[in-house]
Order: sequence, then C-alpha cells, then structure tokens
Amino acid sequence: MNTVTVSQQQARVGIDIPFVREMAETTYNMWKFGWDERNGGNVSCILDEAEVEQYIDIQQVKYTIQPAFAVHELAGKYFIVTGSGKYFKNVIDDPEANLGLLRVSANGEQLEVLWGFKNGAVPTSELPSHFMSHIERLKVDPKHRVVIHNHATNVIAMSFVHNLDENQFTRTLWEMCTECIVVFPDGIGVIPWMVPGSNEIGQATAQKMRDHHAVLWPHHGIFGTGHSIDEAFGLIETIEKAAQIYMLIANHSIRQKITDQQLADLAHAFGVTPREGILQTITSSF
Ligand code: 2HA
Ligand code: ZN
Repeated sequence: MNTVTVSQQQARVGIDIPFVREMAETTYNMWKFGWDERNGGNVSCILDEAEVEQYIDIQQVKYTIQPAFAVHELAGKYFIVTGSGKYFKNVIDDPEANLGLLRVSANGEQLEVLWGFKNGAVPTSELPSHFMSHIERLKVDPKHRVVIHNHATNVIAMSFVHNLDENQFTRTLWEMCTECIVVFPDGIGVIPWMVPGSNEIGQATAQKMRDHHAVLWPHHGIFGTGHSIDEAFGLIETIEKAAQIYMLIANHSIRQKITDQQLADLAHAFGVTPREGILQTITSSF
C-alpha cells in the first residue's frame, strides 16, 4: 500500500519535474553525508529553456527580485536554485518551498521568479558567489551548468591542519587517492577566510574559478562546479574523500606515497594535463 499521505503529495509539488527531483535528491544526499547541517549549503543549476517550458509556463512571471548586482552576462538564462535559510533535508518533502526557478531578465537587471519560493522564500544568500562563478566558468567552458556549495566535513578539517597554499593543498589531495589527479587535474583554488554572502567573497571565488573547477573556503566549505549536478557533486565527493584520507593518516607514520612520477603517469594514461607548478616532474615515463 502506498503510505504517502494526501498532504505529503500536495507538499511534494514539483517532485515529478526531472530537474526539481534531481535538486531534491542531491540536496538530500548532501545532508545525509553530513555536509549540510541546518541551512548550510546552496546549489544553482542552469537549465535550457526547452527543458523548462515542458513543465513550467515561462510567460508567467510570478514576481521579480532585484539581484545584488546586474548580471548582464547571464541575461535570459534559467536557474533552479536553493532558497535562503532552507534546510537541505527538507527539500525532498516540499521542493516548492525550498527551491525556486528564476530567469535573469533580458536586460540582466531583474530576476524573474517562475516557480517555487513558496511563502515568500528568496534565493540563497550566496547567489552573488554563484552568479559570479557561473559567469567565469562559462567564459572558459560553454558547457558549464552547475555550482554547488557545501560544508564538506573533512575539507573543512583539513583547512585547519594543512597550509593554505593552493598548489600545496592540491598536491596533497592528489597524493591521497589515485583518482584525484584525473578528476581535478586543474587543482583546487583557495581563497583567504572571508565573510560569506558578500559580493567580495563572490569576486574572490569567481577569480579562482577562471583556473579551477573547485574553490576552498577555509574553515567554511567548498564550491564545486561542472556540466551537470552529477559532475559537480562527484568533484566535491572526490575532494572530500581525499581530505578524509588525509585526516585519517595525519599523525601516522607514512611508509609510502604516490610519487610525482606515478602522478605524471596517471595524468598521461588518462589524457589530462596537471596544473603547472604543482608536481616536481611532469614527464611521463611512458
Ligand atoms: O547558509 O552555506 O555559506 C548557507 C551557507 C552560507
Ligand atoms: Zn556555507
């Protein structure tokens, strides 16, 4: 027997829309991993108009919001984003209250809400960082679509005990698991500790996004990007896994390591180019 009550069904308005379901499931998984306590974390995903109009009336603007800054570069683009102050664990039970779908107006100066943000919800407080990151990633990668921010536990832990030089931080992560250099050959960017939610942290993050898919916010969390939610989520998962290994082996005597030669051989075998200046030698032995 189906145990979902009528009120739950009503609350789950939108869950049958594929891009809503994907956001709901992803935010739920991140909460289950312990990366999104309380209202921690935010996600934004660019959608194609053709995809949106299959499910939502794109002529019907519910209301408009003034963004923190004009986003001419994103004019006309559709985004599904998490709501400010919303708990990731709750999205799956009421997507319409915890998510919103918006379009950047044709002149880039308004956000047109088309769906969601029920009961006066507003977009994530980190929207400036998301928008600025989307703008920079799109400049270097037209297929870019997704920005995910969360409070991945071991990444935060590592930011206390490892130095914050981004090349050294990257190198240590690469050394922790064989797959790392293949998943993020461009390394991770690191910004100084800054107050979240501000345009300043958005600018610092976006500047790093020119060269990296992922950016560490020390003592706070991580930003990961990709062509899809799977890719951005998988990137963060991989970084978090490496950080977890680091935290597990810290203060143990290290008997052996993945060498620079092995990292170079991996890069060669998988056809990726490691960011310059991180490995001692990047000559493949093949
Ligand atoms: O509140 O994670 O950085 C959501 C956040 C802020
Ligand atoms: Zn955060």
